[in-house]
Amino acid sequence: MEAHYGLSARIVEEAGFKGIWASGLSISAALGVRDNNEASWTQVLEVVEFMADATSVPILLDGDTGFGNFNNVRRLVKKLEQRGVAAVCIEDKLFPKTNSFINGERQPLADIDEFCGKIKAVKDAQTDPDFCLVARLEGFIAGWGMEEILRRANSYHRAGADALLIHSKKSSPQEILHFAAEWRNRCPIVIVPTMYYSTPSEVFEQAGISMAIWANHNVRASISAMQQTCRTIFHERSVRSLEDKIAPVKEVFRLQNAQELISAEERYLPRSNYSTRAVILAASQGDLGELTRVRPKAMVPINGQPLLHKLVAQFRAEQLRDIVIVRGFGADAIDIPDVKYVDNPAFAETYDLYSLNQAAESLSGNIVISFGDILFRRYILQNLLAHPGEIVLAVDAAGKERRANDPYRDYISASHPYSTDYTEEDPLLREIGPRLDQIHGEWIGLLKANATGTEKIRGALDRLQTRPDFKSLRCDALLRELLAAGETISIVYITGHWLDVDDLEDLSTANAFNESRDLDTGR
Ligand code: SPV
Ligand code: MG
Repeated sequence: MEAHYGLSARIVEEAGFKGIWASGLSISAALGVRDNNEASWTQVLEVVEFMADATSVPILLDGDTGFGNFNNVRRLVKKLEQRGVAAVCIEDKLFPKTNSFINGERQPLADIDEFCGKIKAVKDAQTDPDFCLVARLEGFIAGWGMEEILRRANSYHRAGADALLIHSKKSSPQEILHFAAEWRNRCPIVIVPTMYYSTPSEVFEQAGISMAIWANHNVRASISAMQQTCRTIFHERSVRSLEDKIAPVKEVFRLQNAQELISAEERYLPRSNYSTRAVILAASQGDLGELTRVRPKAMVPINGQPLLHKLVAQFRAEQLRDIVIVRGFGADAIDIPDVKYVDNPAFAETYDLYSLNQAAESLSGNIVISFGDILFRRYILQNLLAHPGEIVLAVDAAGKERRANDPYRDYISASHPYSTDYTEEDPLLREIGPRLDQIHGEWIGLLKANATGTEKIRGALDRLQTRPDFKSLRCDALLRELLAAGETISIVYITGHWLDVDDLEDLSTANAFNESRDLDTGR
């Protein structure tokens, strides 16, 4: 089946054809020039290279008369082999050629010996034993009789042609059937039933013909489709009546295999955070006296700006654009533009895991989950985002005051304590909770997960939801559930440089904290 550039070649293969005819007529027509070698051989080569890249079935290139003499055609073969083109067809006419259906009888045939020399040059030039040469007989087109054509067929066959293409411009297949009968399959016969198209293919099969080339039907089909489309849009000044008759843009992407690039980008491009969503848990009222009487603690001003505004700005600074905030107490007081809100109506009798579950629909792909009452220096989020782990926690290893038995502290123990020995393996979470025998640090309430990690988090949430005490669970229970399921949770150690706001003392520390400056202002 004919194709004339990469897209058409892919369509041919998808339809099920076992091979592709890279038609000289169609390629030149698609390029807007005549089938008279107006497109140079390297321009044709370029097109056929795109076709080969887009497909896996064999391509037979219409090599016209070989674009010159034996020397030009053997260079062509070398270049075709390099591009994975399976075969070339050369015809016994003179360069520059003219299409067989334009004044065929005026077209002189090549000298037999000269043409046989070209055939030999092709066979000597090929390095792939499977590369095929089809020698095309233009005798009937030029008005010669069977005797001359058989003489040429024999010579071309003896010179090494793998197959013969016998061409005819008659509306009946008589000539080619006659030739097939005379030839008796000394080598395979190829035909181009453009003019005798009404003959059923069974007739060709019965005559022992090996291959029929539908030589120009894709370029002709696209001409009709493009003409119709252009006329409609021009006259109607709209695409409304057309839209459902043409391939959707999505189909273009599919044929280009756009999906493959998306997956490759995931693998090879430096991780971009555009596709990472932040889920901020800001439902709790907090206990900062008058400051949290009507507004949640996430909205308490720090240096004149609500904490949550600063937190959102920190995420935006790392290109996280998709931000989901779970609100609860004082929801109306949270007024950040261009974020998505999810509400936890049961905020008064639930904890942060219940809030996270309200945002379950947002838990897909790369995510960062953050408590709504924390601030941290910029590098902490950057390091977390750059970590390749599935689920990664930011853990403060600094030796700060540890309040024993504080039920809201997320102490952790890890596979390794904090160390400045960077040759050590990455530390992994072993345990998390308020009471641990061995404490290596404290989770700051910032977690990141890639798509796989996020799926695991959702799975753990689903399991925990069935527990009767789900409403009283905090995020540490989620992490314990993941550990119990055997999942790996990585740790990025930090030493200070963050804060959370639990009480008024925290608040005064917070007022001295500058998340963007290089200060050591841990709690
Ligand atoms: C082509 O498709 O370019 C051919 C076949 O050579 S024909 O147009 O019939 O000559
Ligand atoms: Mg041609």
